[in-house]
Amino acid sequence: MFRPLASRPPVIAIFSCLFLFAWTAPRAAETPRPAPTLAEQPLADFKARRDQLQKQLTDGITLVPGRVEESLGVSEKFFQDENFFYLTGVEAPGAVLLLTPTPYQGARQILFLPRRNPQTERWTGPQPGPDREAEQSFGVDKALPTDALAQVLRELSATPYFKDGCKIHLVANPDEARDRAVQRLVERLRRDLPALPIQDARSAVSLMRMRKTPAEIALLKKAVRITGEAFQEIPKHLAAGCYEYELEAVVLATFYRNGAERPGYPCIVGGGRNATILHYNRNRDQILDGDLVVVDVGAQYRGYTADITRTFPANGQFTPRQRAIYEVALAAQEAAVKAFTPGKSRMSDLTLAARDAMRASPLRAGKQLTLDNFFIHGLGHFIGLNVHDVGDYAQPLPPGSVITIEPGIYIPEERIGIRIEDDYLVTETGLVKLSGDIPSRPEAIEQAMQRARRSPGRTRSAKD
Ligand SMILES: [Mn+2]
Repeated sequence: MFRPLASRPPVIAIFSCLFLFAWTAPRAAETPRPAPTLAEQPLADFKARRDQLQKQLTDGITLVPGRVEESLGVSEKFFQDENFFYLTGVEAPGAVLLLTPTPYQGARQILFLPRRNPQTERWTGPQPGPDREAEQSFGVDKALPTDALAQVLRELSATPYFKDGCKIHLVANPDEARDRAVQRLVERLRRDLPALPIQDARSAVSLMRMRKTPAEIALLKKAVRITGEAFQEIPKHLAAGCYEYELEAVVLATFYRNGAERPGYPCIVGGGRNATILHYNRNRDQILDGDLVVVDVGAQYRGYTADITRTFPANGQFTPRQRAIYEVALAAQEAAVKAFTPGKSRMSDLTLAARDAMRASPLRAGKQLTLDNFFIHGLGHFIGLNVHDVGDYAQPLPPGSVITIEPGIYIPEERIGIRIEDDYLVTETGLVKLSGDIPSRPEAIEQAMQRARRSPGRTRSAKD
């Protein structure tokens, strides 16, 4: 019979500990444990962002309010505030991050989480609570209950550090609160700490968000890949007589089937004249023979959103006029890409190049106007946690930023709306097209339509 381990002579226990150590140490060295991740990003990245922000905002404390869950999931799915997510990776509602230059109980990065509530959790599922486990999984110095925030702020403001010139840096707009939670927080700060001015610190975070980490770039690539899957499905379902919403359904199904959490913005599926309406997203109309169909969609994966547009001929073939104008839009995109000079080009430089290319075309529309007159929106924007991501357009496009280049030509009188939009990573040496696998040459789009038409597995709705 075995003796219980506890009653063994101590010398054997020590010996077996050493033996175990000697046995496991080399194995552990061979297979290092993977670095902890949060929302498919290294935990260390979130910490590095907090450190960086803390280094920049030294003259006071920084508060980052997360979103609250208002309706127990009835009116909408809960999604976290982008800046809060960027700095914490925390997807739970009702949380607040505090960064303090003078430590509170030894902590400089404190995450406030609502106390766990079994009643609410019956409705919306288990949430992390303010405990040691949260400190570890979110990599913060300390996790405290949100109802302790007021007390912590009072204690901090009584320390010698808080003398003249100290501020509260709020990563939210204090004057135009995003929601009730921010409004309540601002009211409380003004009441409890009237001596401390509240300053909007969002721009500091915006500049950080502009440059993506390798993990963020990988997530954007994944969002682009999922969006590409949706574009592969479009030719199988598009035909004269179908409805815009049928294509939207195909896009959404493909997004969800591939693990996207939602479209990063409302899907735009516009046929005919609707193709000339920039943010058309009613998607209710029938698509007619000879129409062009603009499909502008982007999957959101782990918070990061792609933004891609293709224009399809409903019947599988561009008319000569449609194709000629399509070629001009494509040439404008190519001109913008070619004009890019690393470290120098701003978005406005690329816009000029695209406009010049349109103006150089001999084609005319309306009252004999050059086609640049029918390009009525910006050439592109940053993408990231938001489809129109934050960043500074006045400076040269920095390496690590991800942008769209999306020339469009819209001539409502001719029922012609064309937009071609791709996503590009800005690097030290040039632009890398992330959506290059999604065909955009007109002949490639026609071929895809014809291939889909021939394939016996082609799906059409009951109306076929
Ligand atoms: Mn866009």
